[in-house]
Amino acid sequence: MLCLQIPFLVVFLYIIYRKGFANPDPSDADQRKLSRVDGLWVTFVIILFLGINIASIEYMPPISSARAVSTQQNIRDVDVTAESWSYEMSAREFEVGQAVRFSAKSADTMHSFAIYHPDGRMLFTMMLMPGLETPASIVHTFTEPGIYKVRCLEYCGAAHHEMRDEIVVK
Ligand SMILES: [Cu+2]
Repeated sequence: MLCLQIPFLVVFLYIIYRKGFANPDPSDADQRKLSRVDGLWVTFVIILFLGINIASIEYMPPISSARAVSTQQNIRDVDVTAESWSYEMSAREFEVGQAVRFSAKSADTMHSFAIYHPDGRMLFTMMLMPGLETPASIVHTFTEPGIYKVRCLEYCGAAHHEMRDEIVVK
């Protein structure tokens, strides 16, 4: 995703470079000076953009999942099947500190499996496409006890808003 930004960056830098030679009429502003200020500004934005993205990479669910798989000794497996408009889960009670691998699939149409922290923050969501052989999976380690809400975030029909569940972390 970061690399996809590169063509836009090249175009911006070219525009800034070209401004240094543009005919300023009717303004008498120093175009080269403006071009330098623009260059500094774009450099600042690039550093900020890269810094925030790189610093947040390990919080991305696929990355934190991969890390958990490589570092955790025992991961508890939970199978989830989404079907209009409910979830079938092989477990609904978990323990703080225990890594849990949610492997989810859909039995009929497009659904998702999102878990919300008791304070309302969404921890992760997985899109569940019907007909896939491999379930979508994510490893999550709960750090606080409480009742966590489960929601479907893909519109899946008339009772989509009723498609919710709960899990308990002790
Ligand atoms: Cu839905």
